[in-house]
Amino acid sequence: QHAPNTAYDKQAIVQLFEWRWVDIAEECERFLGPNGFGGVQVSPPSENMPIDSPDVHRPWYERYQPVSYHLNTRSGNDSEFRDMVHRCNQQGVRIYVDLVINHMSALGCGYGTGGSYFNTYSKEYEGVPYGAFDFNCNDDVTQTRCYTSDCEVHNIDDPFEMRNCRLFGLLDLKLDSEYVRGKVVDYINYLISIGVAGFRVDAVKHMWPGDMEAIFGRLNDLNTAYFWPGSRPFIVLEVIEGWGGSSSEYIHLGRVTEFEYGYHLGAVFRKWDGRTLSSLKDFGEDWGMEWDGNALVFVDNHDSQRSHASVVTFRDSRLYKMANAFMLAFPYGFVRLMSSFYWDQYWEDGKDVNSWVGPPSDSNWNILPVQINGMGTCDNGWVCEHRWRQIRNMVLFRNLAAGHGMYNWWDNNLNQIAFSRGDRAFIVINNDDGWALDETLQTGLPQGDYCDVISGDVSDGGCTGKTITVGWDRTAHIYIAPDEEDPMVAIHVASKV
Ligand code: LAG
Ligand code: CA
Repeated sequence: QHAPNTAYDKQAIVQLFEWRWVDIAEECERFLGPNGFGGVQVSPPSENMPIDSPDVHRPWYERYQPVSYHLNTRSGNDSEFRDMVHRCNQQGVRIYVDLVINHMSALGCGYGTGGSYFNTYSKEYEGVPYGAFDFNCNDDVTQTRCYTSDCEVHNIDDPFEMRNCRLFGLLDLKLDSEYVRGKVVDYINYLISIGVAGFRVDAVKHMWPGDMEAIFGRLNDLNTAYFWPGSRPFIVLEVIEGWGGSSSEYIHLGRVTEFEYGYHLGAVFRKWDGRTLSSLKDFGEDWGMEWDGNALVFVDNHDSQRSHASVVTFRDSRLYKMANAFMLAFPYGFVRLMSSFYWDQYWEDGKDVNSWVGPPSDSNWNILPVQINGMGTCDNGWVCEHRWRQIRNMVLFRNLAAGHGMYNWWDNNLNQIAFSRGDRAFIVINNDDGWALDETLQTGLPQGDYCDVISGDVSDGGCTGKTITVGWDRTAHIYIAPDEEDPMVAIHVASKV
């Protein structure tokens, strides 16, 4: 459950946050397959509570408030979801589902995005169905598992409260009940039967490891129309370290989201507190992070891009491209890229009061299609970081470098670094402000002319960017001015011209 089940051992996936299924299917065919992307993490496909109050209209976070397991959301319906999974698999691009199984919605009643009736005051969700006894905090004292007066988690250091009480007022499911487990397992096995490759599991610290073991142990093997017989679903557990609970309790079940990775990387590229790129030489386990094979790494995700000051995002585009290039070049963890929608921030008392804003939508709150413009980037409010050349081309770099360790590390003790991945690929980054990088460096690569895939692309055997000449002794002279748009150079065995 730690192996991502990618086709051809591809090394990176992308979170297409809030995209419609029809757009993802197209993206697999026209972009992700051809560019070596291993898969897509999709937003939760389970029917959710539509949130529309005077202040908050259809926020992205309503997707984290399920009301049934029918595949019917603003991203699309069941048949669109199935079509997407099939078409992406045909391109060798896997689909990973964001699983919300810790809880259902917060207080409210009405109809979900798929038309299922729910009433949280009586704790009924007809689309599943769930009723009052299926939840942890219950008026009936013989049934309850949570003893706080308002059913909320207050003391995060108390594992019982953390797992049995409500997070943000979301009705907490009794995952030790045979009935609830059955409903959850049926939902997941249905997704597996469609052909998904794995899951990102939401709110893991709010669930007991034993309940998750029982649930994951009942999952079917992946669909043999697309996967080898006996393949087990890839599991990524959303664990934010240091906030009531630890990833060590869950690591046997799958990989964990290594949030520290993006926090540190952002701080290093921002040069906070005198930090320098040269310190990244031993990035990974030596920094107190998970073992390589247990880590899912990312520069930002939909939560950290809204909440964490050191994290770099599309708004810091120059640093963002550098941090992503480093992540994709560096041999640690399984990589997830982020692909966002744009929203206008509005800062009050150091907080963005618009952080709830949902995906681009029309006047009826239907999510807008992702439009691709003539430059191959996105319009209609979609940022599509994954399509930025500097990030897109580094995906192939990582695929080609897989299995080859880091060699030929060089740094200037400050913010200029270079390293190769065996004899397959080589990268140089200059994040120093005042001065150029002007060095002859060991690339590890065989003699020849190589196209720098940061400044351009290989096209018709030529190069639209810089050409780097590697000599008989495998060294190359590299010059990177400090004020370059992208102060980096990356070459690999498939960029030889
Ligand atoms: C996650 N990971 O473990 C998600 O990545 C994170 O985005 C989810 O919270 C969280 N777990 C629960 O699934 C998101 C928003 C919250 C939002 C919640 C439920 O970050 O802000 O809560 O989804 O939609 C919102 C309000 C709360 C309110 C609650 C219920 O912010 O103030 O109490 O809704 O109305
Ligand atoms: Ca729980």
